[in-house]
Amino acid sequence: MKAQNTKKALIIGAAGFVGGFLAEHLRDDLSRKTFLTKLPHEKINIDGCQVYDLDILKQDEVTSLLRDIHPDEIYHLAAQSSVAVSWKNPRLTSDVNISGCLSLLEAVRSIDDYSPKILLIGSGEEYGCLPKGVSLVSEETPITPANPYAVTKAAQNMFGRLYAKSYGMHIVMIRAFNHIGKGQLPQFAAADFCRQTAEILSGRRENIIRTGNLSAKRDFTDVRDVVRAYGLLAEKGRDGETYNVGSGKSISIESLLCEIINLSGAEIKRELDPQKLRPSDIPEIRADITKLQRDTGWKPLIPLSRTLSEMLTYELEKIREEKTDDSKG
Ligand code: A2R
Repeated sequence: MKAQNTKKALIIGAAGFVGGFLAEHLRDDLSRKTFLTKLPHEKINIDGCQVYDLDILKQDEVTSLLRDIHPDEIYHLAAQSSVAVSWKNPRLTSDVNISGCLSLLEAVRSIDDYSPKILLIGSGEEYGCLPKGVSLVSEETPITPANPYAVTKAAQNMFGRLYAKSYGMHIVMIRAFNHIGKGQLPQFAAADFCRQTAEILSGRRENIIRTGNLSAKRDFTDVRDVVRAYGLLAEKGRDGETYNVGSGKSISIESLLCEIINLSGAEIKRELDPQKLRPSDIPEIRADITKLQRDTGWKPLIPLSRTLSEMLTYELEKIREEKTDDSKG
């Protein structure tokens, strides 16, 4: 039984990769009464959470939902989050990521005597091209976004800061570095490698993993640690401030791949697939998480090896289920 003064949390864009993990964390660990939104065509089913359809671009609908629920905390996850899609469709990316964020901020502003905590989820991609020799980035490091997605997230961050300073709104901006876990789409390297490895182990493909640039070094964190940081930042993050969320360490994509191949126990070769190369790959980036740790006490708890092992098992199970479905006809 929940106490009368239980906080209400709303996750906008909850049907994506992070949304389910965040919903479970808010519901179970923080005892929040949790409300979720999804697009009409999406599916989401998390016990104990009420689900609504919402297109973030429809400000009137955002306003009326906020009036109905009156959440104390709003986690804004809704986004066009693919860098590749952002090159192909920068206008859609800009609409969803910038205008969508403005729909939310303006909807909140339009409601009298309403001042929820708002978390705007941005990305480590905002930092973009770093000066030679720089790989560790703090929130003070100048940003040079290097793709349309990163530009839109930088704009969201600036609007968040502006609205917090100008209107006294309780907005915290986050720059999340690479987060990984079960159910991630294969457009991300770790999920892609786990999927390919699972296909090899299931006899669905030859013993070769196709890769992009393996030398790039990135900062990986388990998505469950990431959503724990979001919960802490909703409670303790300072208004108008930006927080990096990452492990603070970088590892090469090559090491990530080796770890997955080792976990598989199989002899697997790799082959460069030019289609997986990105035009402006940044050699190394990792998050300075001093500010996050100082203000919240957060630290990552789940080792990368455990995350990768669970991701591989998840992909193997998915293939097993696909086979069962196929055999049922
Ligand atoms: O594009 P879809 O069909 O996958 O739907 C995404 C949804 N979304 C929207 N929601 C409401 N109104 C819209 N106009 C709209 N357009 C897209 O937001 C998807 O279900 C969700 C975002 O989830 P993901 O793309 O899986 O992102 P993820 O990995 O959960 O990252 C959460 C946040 C995003 O803001 C990222 O840019 C950031 O963390 O790194």
